[in-house]
Amino acid sequence: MKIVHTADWHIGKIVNEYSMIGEQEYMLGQFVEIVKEEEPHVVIIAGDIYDRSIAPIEAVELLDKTLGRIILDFGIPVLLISGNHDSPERLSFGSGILRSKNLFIEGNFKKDITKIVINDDYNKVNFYMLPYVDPAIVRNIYEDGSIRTHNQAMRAIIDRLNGNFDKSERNIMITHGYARGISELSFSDSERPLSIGGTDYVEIENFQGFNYTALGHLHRPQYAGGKKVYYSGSLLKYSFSEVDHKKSVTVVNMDEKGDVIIEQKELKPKRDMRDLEGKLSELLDPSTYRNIEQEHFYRVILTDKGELLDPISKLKSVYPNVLQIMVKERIKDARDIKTAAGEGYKDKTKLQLFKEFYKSITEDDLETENIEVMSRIIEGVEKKGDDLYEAY
Ligand SMILES: [Mn+2]
Repeated sequence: MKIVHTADWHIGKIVNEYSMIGEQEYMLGQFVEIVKEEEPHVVIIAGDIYDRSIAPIEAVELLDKTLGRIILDFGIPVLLISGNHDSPERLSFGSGILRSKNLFIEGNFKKDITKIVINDDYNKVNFYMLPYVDPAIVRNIYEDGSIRTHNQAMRAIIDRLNGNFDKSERNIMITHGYARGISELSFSDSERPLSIGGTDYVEIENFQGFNYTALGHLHRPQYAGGKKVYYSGSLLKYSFSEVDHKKSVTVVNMDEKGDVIIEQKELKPKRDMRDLEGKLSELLDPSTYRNIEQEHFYRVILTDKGELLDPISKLKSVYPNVLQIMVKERIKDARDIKTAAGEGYKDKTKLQLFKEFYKSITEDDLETENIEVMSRIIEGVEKKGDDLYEAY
């Protein structure tokens, strides 16, 4: 069985006010070519198809065109699930009808996980489609008040599935979220947190019964511990924390026994996301920029001291796709400023930061009741963030 595994397309994403749709179209064109060449039995897209719950028109059109090529032109089935950025209901539109055309969409979490069976030359392979789901939804659907965390939800889901699971067959899990094993995961700024209390991990032991687990959510391609649980990574770099990433598509070859070999096929963007550092005058000097590919997306780190007059316009006249500028001196200054958040504030959750802030002002700990209120507010803002951005 040959599988092409991808995830986190985030179609329609805007990075620093720049729409990535043109880049996404270019990249998905490359993706389609890889699928054509590889001729897999199936393509898996493990969530975050769109970047927001209400996807822009161009995003819907691009997905339609891409899936049409794979399913109608090449006759390859596609299995796709929703991620935390997708609207489960909107993504599910027509899913019952589309199944007959080999497009399997799982938007909403269901009490019994949908199993899709696909045959290869040896035998059948079972694909379990588990879209991203909040623990509260699992708690309600399973009527189990003890489910509070993502890991508890996953354990309950797997326990229920085990009653209907044949270990002698080959089984693949498709899901979206943080899976934690022994190895350290690599995070990016473009991944939206799943919860605010730090209880968003699922342990990879949950997946040990599967021959392969196709994950979405983390944007760097990586193993989540073990050799059978893998993040294919995002389609493109979506933040400057990803400048050193190499984006790829995962090709999974599974043998008769269910053992897998994973290969990465690199995706090369039209315009890359890169850092550029130097003094403004140097960067604007032809002897510098003649040797630099000017069309890429740059975060410019200026090393000048003192004030600069409208550096962004000057830089854009040479590097048209500058997305961000920073001044190195000020970055250093900012690090020296002592905030209430103290050391390592970047690793703290928003709730932790708020608790520390509250304590620094009132000298009291935040009460449980208020923690809950604050949690709801942060969660609401995280989820509605894109829509708010739209509205304002
Ligand atoms: Mn995600």
